[in-house]
Amino acid sequence: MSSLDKINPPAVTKNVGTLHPINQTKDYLLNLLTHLGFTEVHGPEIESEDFNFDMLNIKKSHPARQMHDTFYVENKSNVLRTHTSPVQIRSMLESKPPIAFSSAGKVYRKDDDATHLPMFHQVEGIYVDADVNFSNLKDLIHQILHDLFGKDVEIRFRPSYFPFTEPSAEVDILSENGKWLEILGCGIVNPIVLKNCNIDPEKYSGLAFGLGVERIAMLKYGVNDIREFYKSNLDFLGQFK
Ligand code: 2NL
Repeated sequence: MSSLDKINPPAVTKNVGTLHPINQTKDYLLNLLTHLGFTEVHGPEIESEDFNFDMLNIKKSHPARQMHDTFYVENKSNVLRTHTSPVQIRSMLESKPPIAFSSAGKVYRKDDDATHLPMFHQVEGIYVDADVNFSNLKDLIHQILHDLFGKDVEIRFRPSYFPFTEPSAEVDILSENGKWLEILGCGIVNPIVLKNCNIDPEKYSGLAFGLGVERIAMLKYGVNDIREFYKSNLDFLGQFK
């Protein structure tokens, strides 16, 4: 001990806390997309029905639009966004292809159980250019999943349906116990959606994908109940340093 230490003792190290695991996972995904050439765009959490549904080819009769699935606010023509896609719609309206946008943030649905919450986080990407095709989509998804789960991960594309993509696919990875786990949804942007954004579908095509951040975090960290992330339990949260 030097004589200085008596006058000026070493500072006490304080527990300064960490980013929430969901924000860590969200930032990781956004950073990955930035490296792949996507530009991050932002938008409001309270959306018009027009941007949240109509522009995305989600018809008035679609079940997702019903009161028991979507939070309606104010005079009922606004909603809490149910996905981050309206952010990309707004950004496409303000630009011309080629574009590659990523969007991330809170989204809201009337769900509440061990694997669903009324608020969760989504990360989406959209790329529109001349001649974008399903091979480009598969290649991009492989790059993302190889980064997240390693080069040896088994990946499966399964046909699916979204009103805003055609064709659409859900992507599964093979877990250690031999079960296929759904990890994201994706597809070729529906030409109707391009047209809605003043993009000529004869000249341009696009790919898009969306993933649930909580779902990725649950798989990466082996968390079985999504509600663990939102109990503000510092013993739980402190594990994600
Ligand atoms: C899912 C599926 C998806 C998209 C999101 C998208 C956005 C625009 C146009 C077309 Cl502006 N598509 N996004 C496409 C396919 C799937 O998300 O399960 N997310 C949690």
